[in-house]
Amino acid sequence: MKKPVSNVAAIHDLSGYGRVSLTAVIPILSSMGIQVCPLPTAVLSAHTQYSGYQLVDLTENLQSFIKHWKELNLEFDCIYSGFLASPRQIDIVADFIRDFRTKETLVVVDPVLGDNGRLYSSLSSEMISKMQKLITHADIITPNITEAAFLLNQKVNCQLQGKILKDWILELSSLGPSTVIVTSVPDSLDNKITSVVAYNRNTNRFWKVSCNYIPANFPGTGDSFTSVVVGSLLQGDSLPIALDRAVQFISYGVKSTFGHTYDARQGIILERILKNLDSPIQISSYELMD
Ligand code: PXL
Repeated sequence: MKKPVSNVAAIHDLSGYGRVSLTAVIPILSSMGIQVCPLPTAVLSAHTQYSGYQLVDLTENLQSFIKHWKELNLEFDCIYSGFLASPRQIDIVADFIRDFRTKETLVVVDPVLGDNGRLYSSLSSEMISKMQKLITHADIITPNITEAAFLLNQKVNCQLQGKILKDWILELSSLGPSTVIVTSVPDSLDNKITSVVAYNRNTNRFWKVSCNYIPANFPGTGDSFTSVVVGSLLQGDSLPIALDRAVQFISYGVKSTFGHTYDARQGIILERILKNLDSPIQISSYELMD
């Protein structure tokens, strides 16, 4: 019998303040009619961009949680990992994918490592080499340009574009994932534009979706972006439409939040825009790249 809703095993941290990880993943996927089953990697008082944050690392608990899920014979349409708290957690997630994956499972790894050229403060450089292994098991990865550089042992190049960007993406895909989606790509001609560039190996096509750049840095937009892509694909959309929906959602969220006098560390005000996920996209703006 067909399941009433799709479900996702969501392997991310729970940060009590600042809309990142599970506090973005759960509302977005729930609003899109998808059941979220969280496997929390860590509990934090607030995300790591708030100085003095308190972090409880759940590495020791993950195994017993997973054991219980196996006893319950749980099955998932999608396995979606994000912020992982320790190098050992990456091995645990790789085992989880091996044990729970079926032919139909969509495996999405958001290689949360850093942004704006820097590694997140709670992470060690060992996380990079471990993450390089984890992405080999994924169907889809969604690095920003900083993370793409880390994954390829390249220098972070915030001006990354054109042929070099395509080469990086092809190299990432050759490591395993059939779809690579790179976010925060600058435009070569117009610094007011930022893009998402994606490649699918099965169709050998590159897609690009652009939007206006707003000079604000809201943590968690990567988590929200990937969550909309996951929800959209599970709803049956094509890759370029999923990218379009995610870019439009984030772009509207950034614009509607930017107008408020507001501490940007709290992230985009999701509560005001979640309803947008119900409406069909207005004008599709994806481009097929040559
Ligand atoms: O994806 C961003 C993110 C997730 N989780 C934690 C973070 C951040 C970004 O700062 O600190 C704990």
